Formats: sequence, C-alpha cells, structure tokens
Amino acid sequence: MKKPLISGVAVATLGTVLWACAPTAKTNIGTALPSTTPTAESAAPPAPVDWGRQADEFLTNYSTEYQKLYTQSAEAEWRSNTRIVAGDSTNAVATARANEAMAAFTGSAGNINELRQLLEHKDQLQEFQIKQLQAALYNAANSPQTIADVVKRRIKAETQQTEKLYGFDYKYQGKSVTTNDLDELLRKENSPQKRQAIWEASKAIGPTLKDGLLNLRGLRNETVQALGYPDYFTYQASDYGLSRDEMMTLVRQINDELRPLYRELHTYARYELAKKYKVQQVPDYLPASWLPNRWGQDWSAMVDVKGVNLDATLAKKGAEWQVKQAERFYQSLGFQALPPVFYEKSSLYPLPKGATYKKNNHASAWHMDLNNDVRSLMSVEPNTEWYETTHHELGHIYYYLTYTNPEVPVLLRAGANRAYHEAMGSLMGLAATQKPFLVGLGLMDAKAKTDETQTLLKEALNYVTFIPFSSGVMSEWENSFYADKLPADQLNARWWELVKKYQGIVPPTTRGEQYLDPATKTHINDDPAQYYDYALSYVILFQLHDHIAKKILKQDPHATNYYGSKEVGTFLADIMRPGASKDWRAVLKDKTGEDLSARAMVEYFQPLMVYLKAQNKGRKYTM
Ligand code: X8Z
Ligand code: ZN
Repeated sequence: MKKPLISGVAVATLGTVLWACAPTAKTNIGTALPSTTPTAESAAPPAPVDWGRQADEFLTNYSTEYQKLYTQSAEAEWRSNTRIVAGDSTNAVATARANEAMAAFTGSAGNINELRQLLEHKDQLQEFQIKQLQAALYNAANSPQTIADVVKRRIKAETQQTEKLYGFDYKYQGKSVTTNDLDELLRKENSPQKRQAIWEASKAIGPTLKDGLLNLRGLRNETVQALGYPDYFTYQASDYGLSRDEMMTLVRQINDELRPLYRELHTYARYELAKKYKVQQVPDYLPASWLPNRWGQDWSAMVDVKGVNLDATLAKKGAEWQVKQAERFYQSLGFQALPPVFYEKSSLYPLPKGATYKKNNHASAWHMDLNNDVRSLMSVEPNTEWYETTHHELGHIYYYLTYTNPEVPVLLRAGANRAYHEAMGSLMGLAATQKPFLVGLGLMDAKAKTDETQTLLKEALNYVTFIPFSSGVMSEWENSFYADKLPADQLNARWWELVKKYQGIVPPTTRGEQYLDPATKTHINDDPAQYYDYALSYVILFQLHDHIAKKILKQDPHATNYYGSKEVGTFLADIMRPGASKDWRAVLKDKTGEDLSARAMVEYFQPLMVYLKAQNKGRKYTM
C-alpha cells in the first residue's frame, strides 16, 4: 500500500500528503512576506526583497511544522493499518483527524500563495530551494484548502476504503482464510476446478469496494483540479516531471520492448499448464485461475529448478530468520544494523490465529517521522515470495535511513523518483536468489548441478510477466479510470479487455459489472494511479544490476554474489544518500552511463529466447 502520507507503499513520496485540520494548524508562515507593492504613503522606495533568505525562512518554518504533522499522521495511519476492528471507528476517527490537520497545513491558502510567490523568483533561488518549494506545492495540490470540504471528504473516504479493504473476511470452502493462504493454494493446487474456486474466493472482495472507489475517483480528481491538474493520474505522473501522455508513452514502450519475450512465455505457459492440469485442448488465452498468482503478475511458482529448492530451505529456517538474513545482507554491503525501533515497533508477521482484529495484508515500509523511526508492516511466512518481499521492504527502509542525513532537508527525503524507491529492495531480492549468493551463504549445495536455462526461465516468469501487468493492465486501467473518466458501468469490462490484450489472460467465467476485479489489487484503492512505479522500478533494477555485475563485481549478471561487497554498498548508498535532491535522470546517467531503458532487462533474458523458441516450435501463438 502506498498510504497517502506514508506515500508509496509506504514510501514517503513527497506527493501524497493530505489532511486538513482545524485552525490549530495555522502558522504565520503564510504572512511572513513583506509586501512587494509599495503603499501610497511610503516615502522611500522599498528595500529589495532578499528572496533567497525569504525562501530559507519559509522552508525552515514549513519543514518543522510539516514533519510534526506528518509524524502524527503516520502514527494514526500505522494504527489504522495494524489494528482493524470490525465496527470500531476509534482508529478511523483519529486517522481522519490527523490527516485533516496535515491537509489544513500543507494545502493552506497562505502556504500556497507564498510558495507560488517564491517560485516566481526562481532566478534568485538555489536549485536546492526550488526543489523543496516544488515538493511543498506538489503536496499542496493533494489538499488545497480552497476546497477544504472536498479534501475532508476524500480523507474520510480513504480511511473507510482502507478499513473495508483490509477488514474483509475471505472465505474458501466455508472457512475464513488469509490472503497468504489463498496465495499458497494458488501456488500448489493442481485441480483446475479447485483452482477456480480459490481464484473466485480471492475476487469476492471486489464488489464491496465499488462505491468507495467510484466516490474516491471523483474526490481525488476534484482535489487536484483545484490547483490546475486536469486529473489525478496526471498529478501523479507530474511527480516524475512527465505529462500523462509522456508517462503512457514511456510505459507502452517498455511493454513493447518486452513483448517478444512475453509472447514466448505466454505460449510456453499455455502448453505446459494444459499438460499439468491434464486439459486436452490448449486454450488460446490463459485462464486467470491457472496461474500461481491472483492477478497473473508473477508466474515463477510454475517452475521448480532442480537442486535449488529455496522454499524448502526457507521453511526450515523460519520467518524471523528471513528478516534477519535480509538485514545481514544489507549490513554485509556496509549498511548499518537496523535501529532497535524497527524490531520494537514493526508488525512483521501474520496475526496469531484467532486474533480479534485484522491488519493490512500487503507489505509496506514506513518512514514514521522522516527521521529515524522506520518500520515495516508485513505478514512474513517462510517462502520464496516473502523472502523477496522482505528484501524489497528493507530496501525502502535503508533508503529512508540513508537519506536521513543533515544534507537532505525533510522535504527532499524521498527517492530520486518513486521508482528508485521500489527498485532498491527488488534489486536486492534478485541478488539474494542467484546461485553463487545462495551457495556462499550455505543455502544451496555448492556441488548441486543446476540448469541455468531453467533458472533464467523461473526469473523471467517473475520479472518479465510482471511488465504487461504493471505497464499494461494497471497503468492503462487507471489512466482510463482517472483521466478518461471510464463510465461506472464499464469498469470490469475495461479491466478484462486490458488483461486479454496485454497479458493474454481471460477470466475462467464471464465477469460482469456485478464484480470489480481491479479493486482486488490493493494499490487500486490505496496507492492510486502510481503502479507504473513498479514497471519502471524493474527497468531501473536491471540497469543497476547490469552495472554492478559487469563494472563492479566483474561477474556474469546471471550468476552474481553481492554479499560482502562494500563497493556495491557504496554504489547503492551513493544513489540513496541525496534522496530527491538530485534529478532522477542525472542520477541514472551518472551512475550507469545510461538513460532509462529496458536494454539491460531485455539483454538479461535474451539467452532464454532461443530455448523458448525451440520449446514452442510447432505450437500455436495467439498474441
Ligand atoms: O506492492 C509492492 C510492494 C510494496 S512496498 C510489496 N510490490 C508490487 C505488488 O506487490 O504488486 C512489489 C512489486 C510489485
Ligand atoms: Zn515497495
């Protein structure tokens, strides 16, 4: 989840601050500026305004108040996401209040006016100041107090949607199940009939979220329109300095570049899964219930690589070991140990059976006070998926800790862009599954003969299959939903149209408008119009990995061992340390010599093309 303020799944994105509060949040910052127009009475011409000093004063005051309100909001959100009690509105009320206070401050007319005025004098300001002012103005657009009532309603609707989303009681075969249970069943079950029932159970939440989501679309769009953004999707894309069209062009290009490989994987999976489920007629499109993931975004559980059984190894080690091991990996690169607060206050594991409350079931990382209070919210179980997710979340945590330094002001404590924040930990997740790493840590027998092609296939079923989902289905649907005002009676039809077009997947039975399958993806509700972050993060991840393997470690990108390399740690920390104070394009160019491009990702999987083409020889291609 990307909570508003905890931005991005909890990544603190600058762009998501909301909240409006009572008059208490008023500060005098907005009135601190001297008038620029001399009055009739003034005898002497006014002294020239020192805009640089003015900006400094404003930013100092603003940042202090912002950090305080952000912290209060994060604490309230933390409670709302870790303790969901049916019928108890205590947390929801407290969260709404904290978020309103935040909104009243960040979106106050005084602050907006002053920010605009200061930004009119860019030529007299430093780059560093301009960036902070722009970040504050971006935040303001999410809660302009000129339409305080709309913002307030949006905050309330968001809190309610979160409670519905994570308070839902999933049922399979008459019993309550967790999303972890459903995921495990989808990875393991071999009967197509049972698979369909499991898949349908995982989609039962959709209709319960429909009214809330439609209401939120209106409120989110209306909120940002007050500051001149045409719609919420455009607003989110602007955080990258891109227009809506530019963002869509970028993600479509990424999708096109990976398409030939995806087409081979799709053909391969149709034939292999038909064999596995003993279905005579190979379907032209993959039934959604055949895939080992609720949305078909990760198919890696389809393949077991002989000699590697990571799941079995992890099962023996246990969930706690996984978190500690991920921390050790970061430490081996030179990062510090996690601060005690991380272990004291995080919520890392599933709730005990019989708990009387629920918690957010999607992984996230939180920068509670934009300082050293960092926490993660997960439901870690010992398996490969959570092993990677643990590395992913610690990537956010170490990003937070690294840009929390005196050189980076509070307003710029965010990723170079949101995708970088998502890329760091996913990169470490990839590195932590490569053979030399596993052998080095004794997680795999050094003498085990493993098939490199099968290993690469398993990776492709994880990383490549994700691209049509993220850059295609999710981004296109949210673009339609927010910017093109997709009619309320076409929400599910549009979703399945995109799923077929981009993923080549179809639902097991007709899914009419009584369902709302996109809403089963948590991000659609609580991390809106940002899912391309993940598509871009995979592209960046492979660019960083390619550089690390070839230039730093001098190893084959397919078989690396980052463990213990301080040079790798320095490389990553150098990207993290400036936070959002450097231009994201410049960072990539400086560090890898390349512009953003799927080149490295395509190159990494290229050896697989030959194998897949041979496997698919004589098979019917349908995409
Ligand atoms: O949502 C996430 C992270 C959030 S911090 C766990 N991811 C995407 C997803 O689960 O859909 C990571 C990769 C894709
Ligand atoms: Zn993340």
